[in-house]
Amino acid sequence: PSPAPAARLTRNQTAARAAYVLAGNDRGRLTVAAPQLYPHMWSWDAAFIAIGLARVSTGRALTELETLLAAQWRTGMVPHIVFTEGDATYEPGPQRWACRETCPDAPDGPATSGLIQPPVHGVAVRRILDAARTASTAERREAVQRIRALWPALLAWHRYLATRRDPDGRGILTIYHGWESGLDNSPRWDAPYAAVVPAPEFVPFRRADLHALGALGGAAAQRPSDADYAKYQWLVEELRRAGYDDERARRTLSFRMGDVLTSALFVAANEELATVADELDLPGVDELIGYADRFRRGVLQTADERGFAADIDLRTGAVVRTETVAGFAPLLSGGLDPARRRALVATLTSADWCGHPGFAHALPPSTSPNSAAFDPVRYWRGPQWPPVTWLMVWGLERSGEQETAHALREAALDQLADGLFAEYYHPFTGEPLGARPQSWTAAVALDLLA
Ligand code: 2M8
Repeated sequence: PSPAPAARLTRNQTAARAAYVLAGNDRGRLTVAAPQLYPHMWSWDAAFIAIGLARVSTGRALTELETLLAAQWRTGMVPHIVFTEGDATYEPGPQRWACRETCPDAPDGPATSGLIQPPVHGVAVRRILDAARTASTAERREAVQRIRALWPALLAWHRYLATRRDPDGRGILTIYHGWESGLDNSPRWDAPYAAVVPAPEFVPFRRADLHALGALGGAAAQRPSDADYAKYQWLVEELRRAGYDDERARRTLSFRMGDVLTSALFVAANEELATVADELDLPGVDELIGYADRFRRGVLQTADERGFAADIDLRTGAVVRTETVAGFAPLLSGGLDPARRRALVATLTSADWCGHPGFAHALPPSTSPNSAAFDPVRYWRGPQWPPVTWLMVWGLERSGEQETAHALREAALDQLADGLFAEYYHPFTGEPLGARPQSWTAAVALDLLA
């Protein structure tokens, strides 16, 4: 049964409750992504959480990034999960990844996964520095000092991505797993996952996610399917067998995709960090700008006449076009000529996307409702995701599309006024779906309201 419609909160109440949710999910030096379903730190969640926390305390926001970067691998890779101790409910857990046992590059500190997630962290650093501008002198000084201390780790992260995840220099980042994209079961990955076939002797392990979500009702229909999950688990096994080594992974993995959305976010993060470097007189400005230029070209090369971008199957060379929100990547990377930018914004607001007449809130769905792959409740195959909305608002503002940005922001605030901070929302009914409260939803609410 659907939950009774929640009372709508005022904006002040929403902000207060969002801060309360983040405080409740705070475990001291990290904020868990969602207490029941994701009781650990996730990499891109941490970046969004830091963006939200910057509105409350730049110091606490920096702590989030410091915790994440303290788990950085010797290669510069920032892992997609940093495991908290004492919670064994999430699968695959540390034993399954066995990173330290398998790879000399894994860090000595807390256990981590062996994958990446989209590099939004540079955006968070920029937002923290901006927020510090209006803070007290002491808070600003401290923030600057801590950003300086983080700088080598941030540069090493970007260098890792630009070299090991784009060894041919084509300006598109390679991912080894749908989980690396953050958009796990998006239709973007349906075609390439056809080539991912678990070995006959592989026994898929427990679906801990269904158990955790069970308490909230309607779990199975809102999560990836069992068949998908067997592939996700098998890819972890393949990666472990490759020793979490980028060279070996490149030769042996059955999934190797050029991810256009992650690449566009990398462009934006490089640009943001370059401005931080410039402002604080830190090293690497030219290097960061160079990465931004290279990956912007890579993203734009995949765009069609509407400016809509596509992924690339690096194993076959095929361009993989899907009607998913990743197509709007050029609004994040920038660089489209004005005519195509206008066409892309028109697509975003059209009935195929935010402007669908049946939508409860005119916000970007993860997959177009007019696509055959659309499913309004299943995770990244249709629902609206608040952090993606945040990225679109931010990208539109950076692209000079203020009017559309404003409309999206207002629609987002309407959606978030349920005060539940769900992981994702049903586009037609506005119903909260997945985990709740989800930290990144509370975080982007705080930022959008500020
Ligand atoms: C989801 O992904 C994790 C695996 O990384 C999962 O389903 O167990 C995705 O929505 C991902 O983007 C997000 O970072 C993570 C935690 O919120 O959950």
